[in-house]
Amino acid sequence: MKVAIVGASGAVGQEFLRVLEERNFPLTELVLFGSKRSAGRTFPYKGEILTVKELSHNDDFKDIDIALTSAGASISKEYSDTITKYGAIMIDNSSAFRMDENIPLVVPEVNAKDAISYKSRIIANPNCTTIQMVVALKPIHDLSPIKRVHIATYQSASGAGASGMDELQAQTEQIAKGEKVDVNAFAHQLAMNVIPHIDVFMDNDYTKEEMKMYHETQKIMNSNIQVSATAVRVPVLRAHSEAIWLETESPLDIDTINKAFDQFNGVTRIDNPSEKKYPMPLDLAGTDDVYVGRIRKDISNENGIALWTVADQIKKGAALNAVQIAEYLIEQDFFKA
Ligand code: 11C
Repeated sequence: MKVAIVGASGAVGQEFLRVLEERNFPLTELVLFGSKRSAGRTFPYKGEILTVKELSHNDDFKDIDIALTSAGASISKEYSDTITKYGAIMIDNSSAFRMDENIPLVVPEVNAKDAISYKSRIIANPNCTTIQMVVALKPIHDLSPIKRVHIATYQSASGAGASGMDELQAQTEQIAKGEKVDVNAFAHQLAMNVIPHIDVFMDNDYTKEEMKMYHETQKIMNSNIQVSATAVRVPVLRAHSEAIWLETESPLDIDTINKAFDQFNGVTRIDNPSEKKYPMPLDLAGTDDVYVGRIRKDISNENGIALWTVADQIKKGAALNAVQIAEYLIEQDFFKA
């Protein structure tokens, strides 16, 4: 496999490098691409030093089998033909193609088998908050279809990339020193605060981030499941959390749900409140799974379940999910077709 990373210097691009190395991904060559500004930067991969090439419309993707792209929606749209024209499969972390009906939107544990076909030249990676939620919903949905989900997210600074993490760290230091706080990456100061505003506001008064959760969840789960989200930025460096309330068609007991979680690949249950054990972003940043806890019957609804999830936004919410899609394609002998 010859693999390219587009957007190699960004937070997700850097995570692609780490995840490919960590999982010993079967590649023979790795090529890094970036903007004019990033071109020439060097990054290590398995003891080798790789230099970022400037992304252009040249024939650089001629020998590439898989391109992992995370350079924003406009770059993905502009370069998708250049990347795929010689047969490379583009696994795209941006929002550019997610809702295109001809392009699969994939979380491997949830829908790879149903969504991906040999015709797919572009495969979209969902938004991080959607990935984490659908992994937690799927084992329950398989027991009894989920009709409705209410969700409040607690999204870390990493969702805004390296600049978001840098700003939270800088603000924390500025506050400790009694200095004026600089605000650029978020709508307001994030340190010592929470901000109920991620991405732009839409005509229906939800934000784009919240509407991504609505539309993407329906597409991935192939269901008209109703999702009402409030997306909130919190002063956490890395790993998003979500409080989820869901309603199933028939009532489910907690033991059955716990068993389903324990058997589901990609979910780890941490749920022992009497010992103060539940998922927390501080403990779980850098890990692979979606962690679930605080699983309980919703006292306001016979068919309702409440739970809490945590997952690393840059890993399972972005780079790892894309690499798992690539692994799925290899497992299915997709490249021999
Ligand atoms: C955030 N979820 O936490 C966003 C970042 O559509 O891929 C990812 C946006 C996207 O700010």
